[in-house]
Amino acid sequence: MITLYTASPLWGLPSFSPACMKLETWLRMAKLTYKTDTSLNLAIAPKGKIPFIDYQGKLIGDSTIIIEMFKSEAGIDLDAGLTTVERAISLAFRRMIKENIYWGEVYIRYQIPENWQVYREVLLNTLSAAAPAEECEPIVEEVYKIACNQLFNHGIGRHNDQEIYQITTADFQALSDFIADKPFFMGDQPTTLDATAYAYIGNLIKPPLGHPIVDYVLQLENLCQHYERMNNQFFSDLGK
Ligand SMILES: N[C@@H](CCC(=O)N[C@@H](CS)C(=O)NCC(=O)O)C(=O)O
Repeated sequence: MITLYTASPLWGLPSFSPACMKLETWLRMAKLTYKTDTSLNLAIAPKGKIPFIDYQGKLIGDSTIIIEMFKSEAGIDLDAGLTTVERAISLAFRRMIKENIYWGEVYIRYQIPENWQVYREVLLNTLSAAAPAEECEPIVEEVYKIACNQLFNHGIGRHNDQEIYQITTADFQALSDFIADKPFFMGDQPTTLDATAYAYIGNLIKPPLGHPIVDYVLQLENLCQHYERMNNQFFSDLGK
């Protein structure tokens, strides 16, 4: 049995961490059985981040590395039906989502003061399930400092709000233009790109965190419909 170390379901999402939600979706798409651990114990995380898994007694970190591991060790490849060119397109979009859109989402959570007040409470509530309340405040302050440093070091944190809007909405617009009227990004069947897009679209449009980027994506109907389609297909049991 696989143990998936993840952030808990919240706001109607399987996880309030987009990377965790991507991996959990992929596990379901691959019909792999797993249980979850939502204690957020980063001390044992191989890469110091979630998600990670316990698989056959070994801890493995990073959603992409884990998916590649299942491909090479268990022959599970959700992208097997794609041509070489389609695989290249899928990889480019997945990298765009994980290495660029993700930071726009971190910016919205941490650097918009009213959003940070909401998200801070989420982190405090989550941590207080496993640690005494007085220990949680300093941990959350540390998480905040780390996130702000990451934003600056990635580069997006050096831009102003208008520039981050321009960068992030252009990425979502590209996703919208590419999926067009297809049910899934690469055609009729869901692939790894759908797991990735579902997680990062959901973690933008579902949390009660406001920003013009969220408003922009909410009016991209095909992306919102894709979110609902994936939700219905893979997480219809959520909240039941
Ligand atoms: N490339 C990693 C990214 C994971 C990631 O960014 N995880 C975030 C939560 S969504 C995290 O653990 N952040 C804590 C930190 O950076 O210290 C993956 O896909 O697994």
